[in-house]
Amino acid sequence: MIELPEKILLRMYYKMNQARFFEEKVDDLFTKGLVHGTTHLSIGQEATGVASCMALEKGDLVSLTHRGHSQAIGFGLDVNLMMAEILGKANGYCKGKGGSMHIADVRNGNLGANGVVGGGFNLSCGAALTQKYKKTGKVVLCFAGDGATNEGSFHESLNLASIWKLPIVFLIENNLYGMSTPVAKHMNIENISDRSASYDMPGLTIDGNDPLEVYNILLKALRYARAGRGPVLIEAKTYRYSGHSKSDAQDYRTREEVEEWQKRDPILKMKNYLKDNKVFTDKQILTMEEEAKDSIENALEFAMESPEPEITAVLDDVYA
Ligand SMILES: Cc1ncc(C[n+]2csc(CCOP(=O)(O)OP(=O)(O)O)c2C)c(N)n1
Ligand SMILES: [Mg+2]
Repeated sequence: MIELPEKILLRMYYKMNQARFFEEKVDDLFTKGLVHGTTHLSIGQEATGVASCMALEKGDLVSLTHRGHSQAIGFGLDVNLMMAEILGKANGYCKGKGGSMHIADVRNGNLGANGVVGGGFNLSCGAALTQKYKKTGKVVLCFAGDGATNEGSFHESLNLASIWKLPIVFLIENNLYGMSTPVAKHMNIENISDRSASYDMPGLTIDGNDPLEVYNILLKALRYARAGRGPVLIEAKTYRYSGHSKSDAQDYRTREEVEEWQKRDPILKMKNYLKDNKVFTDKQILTMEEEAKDSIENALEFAMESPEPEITAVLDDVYA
């Protein structure tokens, strides 16, 4: 285990809390009818979303999933602009037209969250080919879910990334379900990382609820890809506590199963690590939590006060 500097631990803990509070707030806003369309929460998956991004270097790129809030916050997106986007405001990341599933900031390396399951694989190959061609030394971190690895695009992209030795790390957040279908019913292998063998690339299965493990493994994988050695496939086993989206009766799992995973909560795990190793005092930990919570209250205030898009802008930036 690599010893991490305090600065990184602080950022990691703060952002994981920020992601949790952000999504709890979005959940609340949805209940109040303020979020249009649907939204997919990643509460419980903050380690894979946030700790992975902490291992990135400036200028690296990411491709996010439909369950992308934690990933976006981990990558450093502004929670004010994210909240404005979700509330459909003119100053949101996509001028309020994308919403939760399409938070993009291409200029700064976020290729976007994606409503198309498996849509990020091909985009990531293209972006990684650009990095290789231009010799930028940058890497693409491509997020995807377990279900997405059954899409043709997963296999096409891993094949291309492998033969072209593209600088990509594929990070599969295996939260044990694709909508209501458990992994055991949608594939006949236990570890998705086994699929790397078909494409002659390193493949690893890790504990996706352990932020420090996620960070350390990602650091190594990104170094490998950055050195021009080709792509890496990482499967992080994790769990979402909320339903798939906002219309999910959750008949496919038991309350006990959810509670079992809550005992392995990634934020709680990190908090215990910070306490046990006396990295921060209880007071410092509480301050980080309070500051994270305040940042989300401020984001909500910012979004609520933000202007609605002008009716005349309804057809701007619309391609299809
Ligand atoms: C190409 C495509 N097929 C189907 C859907 C409908 N859909 C949305 S999310 C989802 C499940 C994805 O499961 P997984 O990849 O495991 O991600 P998770 O939702 O668990 O994060 C499906 C089938 C879609 N959005 N796009
Ligand atoms: Mg899944």
